Amino acid sequence: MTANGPGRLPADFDWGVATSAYQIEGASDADGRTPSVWDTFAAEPGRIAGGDLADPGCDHYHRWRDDLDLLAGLGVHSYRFSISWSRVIPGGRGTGNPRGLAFYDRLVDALLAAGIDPVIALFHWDLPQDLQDAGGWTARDTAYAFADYALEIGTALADRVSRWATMNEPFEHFALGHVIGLHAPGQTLTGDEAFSVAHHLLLGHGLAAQALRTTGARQVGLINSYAPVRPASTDPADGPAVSALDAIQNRLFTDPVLLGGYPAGLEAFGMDPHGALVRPGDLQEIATPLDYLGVNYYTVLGAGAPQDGDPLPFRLTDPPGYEHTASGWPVAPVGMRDTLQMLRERYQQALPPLYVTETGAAYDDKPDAEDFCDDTERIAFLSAHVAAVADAVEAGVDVRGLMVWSLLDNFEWAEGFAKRFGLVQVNFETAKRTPKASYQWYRDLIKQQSEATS
Ligand code: GBH
Repeated sequence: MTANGPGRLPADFDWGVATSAYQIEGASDADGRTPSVWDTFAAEPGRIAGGDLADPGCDHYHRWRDDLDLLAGLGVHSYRFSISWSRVIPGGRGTGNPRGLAFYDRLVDALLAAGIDPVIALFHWDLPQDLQDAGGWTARDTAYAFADYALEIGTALADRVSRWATMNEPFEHFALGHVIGLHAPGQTLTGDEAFSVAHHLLLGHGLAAQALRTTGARQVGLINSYAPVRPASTDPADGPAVSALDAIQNRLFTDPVLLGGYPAGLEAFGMDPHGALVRPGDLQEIATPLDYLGVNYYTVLGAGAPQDGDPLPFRLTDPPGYEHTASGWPVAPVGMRDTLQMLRERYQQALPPLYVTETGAAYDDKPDAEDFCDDTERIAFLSAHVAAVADAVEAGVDVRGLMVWSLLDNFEWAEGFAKRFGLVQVNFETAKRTPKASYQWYRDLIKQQSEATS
């Protein structure tokens, strides 16, 4: 038996794949959908590599039956997708749009008919533009609008959907979208304004989790991104930089949810968790008990002491000794195990069961036959990361499943279509789908792992 061979994970381990609405759907103005912040952002010159636009892209809105066949062929137990808020509630507030909702309703029924559990994320970064115009996540009202949206979707689908996530990676949306400005809505906020985005995302999460529960939703969770932080050097001056990056990347969106309080160290970012933004009762809403925590893991980060003029209390560095994916991210499977163990050690009894809700890699796939892509690097990446999850499980961490990012090559945010994460290759001229070697590898792995210990 090889290190990542069959039998290291339990037979009921939940194998899946994940996508998100804006990255695959296209059809940006079909059936009453209104723009999201990503439609606005992507239309601004220079924001997206190559000037790529997400529509039509994979055109999943019209080709979802093909994608369902691909999921069924893969043999996944579950499929995570997200809902486009402005498709189901145009403008983000008020009356639902039956035509938008019908799309997800059909998808859920078809997944169930194929024996695949639907896992829904309500928010994967595509805030309705009308809500952005009213202040976006800097406005407390947005958290309440989000809870109303959760109630609407839960009411429509909770009878058939077993697992929910309120949000995907609020940290990345906060940091990339509101501090660094590389993602929509393209803001570069600091201090209290930046903190208001984090706090209102967290409040929205808590309120939405409660709203979902009132609709009978079964498993309710939150999906966060995590990355172990390695010091840039042996210089002790790097220590505070490591702590600062760890506090914001790994704790800001987890401590309030699991422990009911903000982590230490936010002052270094000019953020004050004891100010008036945090109203009495907010932290209780945010700490609504969860059924699971979703873990997205891609890489480790390096941090060194900031240099003069650096706006943040750390400088991102490339940790030495790793190969890199086409995104330039270090390939560090050991960081997967470290992340899962870190969560168990840090949160102990407060930690709910874990699911790895994303791992994957972009590579410069070179189709060697006319269309078939022999993506051996992606197979090696995934295989090593599955083995690292098995290591964590064997060390006693309660991890229930794993999802690969992503089913399809898709719109990789500011990188456009250039960075491909799919198990299935997509030709963005024709929208033709062709399974890669990694698709066949994952199909075989799911089959073997499910049979080996059953
Ligand atoms: C996820 O975000 C998203 O949920 C998904 O939508 C996206 O398509 C997918 O991953 C792939 O990107 O090594 O210093 O350059 C991932 C967030 C932020 C994780 C950047 C890796 C690398 C920082 N990523 N991070 S660095």
